[in-house]
Amino acid sequence: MFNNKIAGLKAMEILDSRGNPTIKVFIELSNGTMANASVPSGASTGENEAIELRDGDKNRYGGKGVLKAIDNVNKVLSRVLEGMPAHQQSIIDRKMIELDGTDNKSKLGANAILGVSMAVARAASMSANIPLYQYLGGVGARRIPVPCMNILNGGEHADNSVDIQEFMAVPVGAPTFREGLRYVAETFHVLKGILKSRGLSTGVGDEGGFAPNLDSNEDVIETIIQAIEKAGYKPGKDIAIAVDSAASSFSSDNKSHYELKWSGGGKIDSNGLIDMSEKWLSKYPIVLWEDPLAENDWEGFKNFTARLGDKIEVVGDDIFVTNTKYIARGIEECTANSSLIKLNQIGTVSETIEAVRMCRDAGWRYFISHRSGETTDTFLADFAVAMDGGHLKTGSASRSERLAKYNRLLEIEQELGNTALYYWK
Ligand code: 2PG
Ligand code: MG
Repeated sequence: MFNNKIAGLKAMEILDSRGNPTIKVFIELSNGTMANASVPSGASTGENEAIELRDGDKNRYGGKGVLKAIDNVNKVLSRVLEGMPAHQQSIIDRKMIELDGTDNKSKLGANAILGVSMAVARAASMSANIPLYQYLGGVGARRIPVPCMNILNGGEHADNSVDIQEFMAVPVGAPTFREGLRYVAETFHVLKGILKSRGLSTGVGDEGGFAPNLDSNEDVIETIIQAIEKAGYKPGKDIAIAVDSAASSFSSDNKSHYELKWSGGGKIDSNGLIDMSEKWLSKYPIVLWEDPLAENDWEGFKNFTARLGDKIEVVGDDIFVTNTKYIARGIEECTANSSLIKLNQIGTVSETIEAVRMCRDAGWRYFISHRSGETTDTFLADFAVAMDGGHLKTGSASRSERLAKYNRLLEIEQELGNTALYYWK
């Protein structure tokens, strides 16, 4: 019936946006369809993420080469998957999981497995002549996500004095994605002018946001609000703010003790951080807070959600790692009200879809995300529309690996014409 059997799979080593090796997988189907997919890589990774297989050979890329994972695609996965119809995504993914046999994909490598999984999805959509977002999301997939643009970077994504990893501008009041992207891109440019006028650095961090040395985390928010206003927008009404603390990266015990590096920061515990967040919420138009506490601080997360969860979206990233095992616990214990969703944290397209389904069933939100190490692959843009989560984060208005996704979303919106939807919540 379908002439779309996997005829060939081949992987190669390419470099990601930080200049580290990653995998690109090429696939050919029996009907001649050719497709490929490239895998991203994180820096502030959760300890329970699926494992990126790296060679460990210090003579190549400081041990970060991915030749073993490539071998696993070329010699192991290709042999097992050849002949399988490409639209059987979940069966193909299951087969790879079984073949790997570990809990965290450490044998074959989540990078090898995800590269194949994404390439299979793309090839299947191409051979059916259906855009990837509709292939994965159905004909009802027509909501373009609100772009949560990371305009100021800190933490492990920048070498500056800012503890919090990401400050995002969220165009909640824009009428369309195209306009929303314009709102936040303009704000990004105005922010550059403000930083320059204060004699601060306008160099960018890993995700393309500015990475200046500001006096405090609060100073960052004040400066962003100033930029929003100067760009001609109303904070909270047109553009709101989202934060990813990535708090594991400034926790001294990866649990309930934290150390802030800005002057006036110092040691603080979970309750202190929650008090600080509450104070910020009373002053600033924050709509979403990701990883406000460290990945093992389940108790702190729960308290945060109990106190602030009715006001904002509380997103778990490192704590849930897109894994239904941890998301289920989070739902059970009211740890958050949303999960971050990253394909390479779990390692297959169909398991990522399962994580989304679990969130939906629980009445949670889910926030689709890139990684800090990316390629120009635009899979994520289509995936976000397909999953219908209403928002995504894919970096700033600089660095082409970030813009590639935003530009793909512009194309999808254009393709959908006036049937495209755009709204916050
Ligand atoms: C995060 C991500 C993406 P990384 O913490 O949410 O922004 O960073 O890919 O380094 O884990
Ligand atoms: Mg995060």
